[in-house]
Amino acid sequence: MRFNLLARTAIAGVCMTALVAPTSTSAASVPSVAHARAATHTITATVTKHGVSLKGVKGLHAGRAKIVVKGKGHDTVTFASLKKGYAMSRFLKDLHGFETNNAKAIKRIYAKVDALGGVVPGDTGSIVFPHPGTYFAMPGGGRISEPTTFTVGSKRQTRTPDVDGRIVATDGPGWGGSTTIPAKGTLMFKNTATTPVLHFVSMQRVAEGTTVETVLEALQSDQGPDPDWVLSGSLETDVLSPHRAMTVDYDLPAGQYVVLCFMPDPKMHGMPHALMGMIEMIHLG
Ligand SMILES: [Cu+2]
Repeated sequence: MRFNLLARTAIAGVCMTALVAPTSTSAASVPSVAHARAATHTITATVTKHGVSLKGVKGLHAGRAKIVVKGKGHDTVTFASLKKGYAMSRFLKDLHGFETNNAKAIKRIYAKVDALGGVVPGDTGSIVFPHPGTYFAMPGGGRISEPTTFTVGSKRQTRTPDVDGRIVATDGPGWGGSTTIPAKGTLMFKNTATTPVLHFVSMQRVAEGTTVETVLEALQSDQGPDPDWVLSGSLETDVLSPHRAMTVDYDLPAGQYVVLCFMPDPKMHGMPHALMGMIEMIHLG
C-alpha cells in the first residue's frame, strides 16, 4: 500500500520493517468468489509494471462492489476519488510531499481524497462507491504511477456482506471493534473518525503473550532482524476515509495478532498512528 510504504520511509528513526517487511509471509489464500451474487459487480484489478489494469468497471453503479486484486507485489491497490476542486496533478504532487513528510501535503491528502480501501494481490474483498462519479485505482509500493480512472453510475441497492469481525478506526486513541475473530472469514474495516484522517489496517501475527509495550519498543528501536516474536501470517488493507467501510476476506493461522496503522500525524511531525495508540492485540481462531 502506497501510503504505508511512504509513511514508513518518511519517519526517520522509526523502524517499521521489523513488522511489515515485504518478506513476511502472508498466509491468506484466495477465497472462492463463485458464491457472489450476480447483482454485485466484481472488479478485478491487476497490478502491472505500469500501474493497475481493471476489468469489470463497465456498467458499475454506486453501492458495493466486490474486488479481486491480482498481480505482483505485496502492496495493496488503492481505490479512491478526489473531492471537488482537487486536481489529479495536485494529488500526485502531494503524494511526493507525503513521501518527504510534508505536513501540508499530508493534510491535503487527508482532507481531499475520498479513500475507499483496497487489498493486496491474492486477496479479495469489497468496497463501496458512495455516489456516482469518477474514481481511480493505483498501485502501492511507493512508486507513484498514473492512476487508472473509471466511471460509476447511479446508485443501486447492494447487499451488505456477512462479516465475521470488525476493526474500527475511531477518533482514538485506540482501535475499536472485535478482539476475537475466527481464523478464516470476512473482516469489516470501518473508519468512524470525525476529523479528516486516513487509516489502514496492518495485522501481523505475533507470539502468544507478546505485549503492546514490546511491539512499541521494537517499532522505536534501530533497524535490525525481525524479533523472534514476529510470526508468519499477516493481513493488510488500503487506506479508508472517514465514513467509509470495506471488507477483506482472509484465511490466516490462528493465534495472536497485533493491529497497527502507520499513517502519519502531520501535527506530530509525521508520527505514525501506531505510536499514538493505534496498536492493539487481537486473537484469531
Ligand atoms: Cu491511522
